[in-house]
Amino acid sequence: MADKDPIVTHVFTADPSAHVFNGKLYIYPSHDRETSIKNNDNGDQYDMNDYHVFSMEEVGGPVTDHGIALKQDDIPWVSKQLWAPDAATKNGKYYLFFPARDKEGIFRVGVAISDKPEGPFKPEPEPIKGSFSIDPATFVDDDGQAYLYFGGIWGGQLQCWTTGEFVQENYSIMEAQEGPALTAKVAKLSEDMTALTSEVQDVVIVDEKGKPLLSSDHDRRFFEAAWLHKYNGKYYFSYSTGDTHFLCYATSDSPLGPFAYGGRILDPVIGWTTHHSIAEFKGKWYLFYHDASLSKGVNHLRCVKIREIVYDAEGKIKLAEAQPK
Ligand code: FUB
Repeated sequence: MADKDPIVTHVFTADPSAHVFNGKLYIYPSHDRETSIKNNDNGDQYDMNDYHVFSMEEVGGPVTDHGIALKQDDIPWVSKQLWAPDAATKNGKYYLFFPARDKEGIFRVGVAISDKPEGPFKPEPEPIKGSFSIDPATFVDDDGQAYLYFGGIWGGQLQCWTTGEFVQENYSIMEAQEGPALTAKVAKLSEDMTALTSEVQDVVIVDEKGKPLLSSDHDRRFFEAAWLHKYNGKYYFSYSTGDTHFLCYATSDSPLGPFAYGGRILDPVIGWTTHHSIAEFKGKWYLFYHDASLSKGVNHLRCVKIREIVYDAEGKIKLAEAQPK
């Protein structure tokens, strides 16, 4: 793999969630596919209907495609759009968390279970009660408590949930025009990883004065692509700013926040969306992300890439100078 080459080229892949399970690096991406649906702000062109899982022994080494791990036809509550997934392990089982539209067209988060990291995964018959919107990301802390982060505005419908109920009329507002920005949500997960066991709360991101980021702060506020990782005892919440196309992060002493804005990780890539994960593998830290270079810029036909990251003495994230070969 040369610097910034796609790691997979035989299928289109996006939204990579990376985890190390049993000493191997696993990537759980969206599986983009060709469609005749026109580009729009709803994201209808992101019309994915299954998931593949990929693994590798080394960054830069051969990538194994484990084939279809879960497909839409096998999930009773889903109508369409299997968007960005994530995975977790607990008590010897593996869990694939995924967003999709239910039969009413409302995005929910589902979970599917396997004995193996590569699946196949058996979906629960209903979405996770109390879940909504898109882009689930899980984090299992050192004490075993698991958390589910989620949310995305515009096509991800987060703006429809400001009252706690789904309000279709709020869809076209897209996001609050003033005041604190809409932000990601977080809740604790049950021991069996299939239910939320706490209230869904805001992932608050504050500025240098300790004030929540404003909705007008498009370069820094949350849009979608939540991710949580821990480094040196600190919790790093990272995300996409959506219409300004940055990957940014914020840090906290608690997985529930509030998180202090920390900076940018990645500048805009080719294509509208940017979405990532961060994981440590064999002593190095990596950013897993996508762009649309493989399709020469088609927004919904993306490819996963990897770049090494480093932390400076203050724990700030930087892209490493030397990138994986
Ligand atoms: O892949 C579909 C959507 O595009 C994801 O859910 C968003 O994060 C964006 O990458």
